[in-house]
Amino acid sequence: MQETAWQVSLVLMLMITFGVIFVAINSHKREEEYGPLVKRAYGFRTKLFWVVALVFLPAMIYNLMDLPYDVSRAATAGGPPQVINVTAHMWYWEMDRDQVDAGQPVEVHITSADVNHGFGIYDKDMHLVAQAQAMPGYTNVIRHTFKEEGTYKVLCMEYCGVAHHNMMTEIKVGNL
Ligand SMILES: [Cu+2]
Repeated sequence: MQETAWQVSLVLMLMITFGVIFVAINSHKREEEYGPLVKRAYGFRTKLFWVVALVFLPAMIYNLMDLPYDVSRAATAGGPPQVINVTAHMWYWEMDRDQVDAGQPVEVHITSADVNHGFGIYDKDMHLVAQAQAMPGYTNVIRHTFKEEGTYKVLCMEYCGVAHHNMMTEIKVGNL
């Protein structure tokens, strides 16, 4: 049995060896045959590289322009921030002011008196402008400069009980 296994192995090893030698001997011929094809493939690859580079590089730079989020720049640009202190309750928002000027930085200091809530600011088209979690024992800060005047809606973004959907208020931006 062992003898047979050895003979079979020997035959297989010899076949592989001849196979390798055959490929090695014929490899230069293949190169000639495939030459034009390889050239075309390389040409296509180069074109593809430039298309990808030209499309994605500007997109990547554009996307990274806001990074790193420079807190100090946001806080100092355009003068001292207008601070809004917010305390979330089940189920209402307590804010010490609800009017700010456009074009001036705003700092919203957010905490909660009971459970976790989510403080989300929406523009007139109900697009989310900025958000932070309202947590008991912590104060989270949103730094944002409103570019457009108008009335912004504040909605709770984290389910906090039966009247969660009623947790709405407004921030008026501009000289209203
Ligand atoms: Cu809620």
